[in-house]
Amino acid sequence: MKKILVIHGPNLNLLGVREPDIYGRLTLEKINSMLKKEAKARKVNLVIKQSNHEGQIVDLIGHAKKNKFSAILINPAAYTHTSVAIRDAVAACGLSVVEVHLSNIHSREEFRHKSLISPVASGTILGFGAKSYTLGLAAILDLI
Ligand code: CA2
Repeated sequence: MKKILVIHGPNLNLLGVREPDIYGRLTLEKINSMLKKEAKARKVNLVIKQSNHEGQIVDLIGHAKKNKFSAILINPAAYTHTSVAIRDAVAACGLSVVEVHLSNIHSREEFRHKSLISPVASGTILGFGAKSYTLGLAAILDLI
C-alpha cells in the first residue's frame, strides 16, 4: 500500500480552539480523521505529523523518500512565508508535494501573500477550510 506523509506546521494544533472565524471550528483531530477516512477508501496509508519546529519539518521532508513515502501533503502554516529551509527541503526531496492552506492567504495581510513553498510544490490548494486538505489529498492520489 502506498504511504503518504501529511505534515501540519506550527500552531495548527490550536485549530478549533482559537480564531474560529478565520480557520473554522474543526479541530486538527477532526481534519485528520476526515483524511484517514478518505485514505482508507482509496487504499492508501497516511502518516500524519504536526510540528511547531522548522528543523523537525525539514527532517520529516528530507527523510520522506528513504522512509518509503510516495508523496507529501503539507500545510507549512506560518513557515510558508518565511522558511527558505522548508522550501529547499521540498525542492530536494524528490517527491510530489502538495501545499494546502485553510484560508485564502491572498485575501489576508500582505505578509501572507507570498508563499516560499508554492514555486517548488507540485501544486497548491487554498481557501476552502478543512476541504483544502481533502482536495489536496485527492490531487496527490491523482499524481501518484
Ligand atoms: O490558512 C492556512 O492554512 C495557514 O497556513 C494557517 C497559518 C497561517 O500562518 C498561514 O498564513 C495560513 C496559521 C496556522 C495556525 O492556526 C491557528 C489556528 C487557531 C488559532 C491560532 C492559530
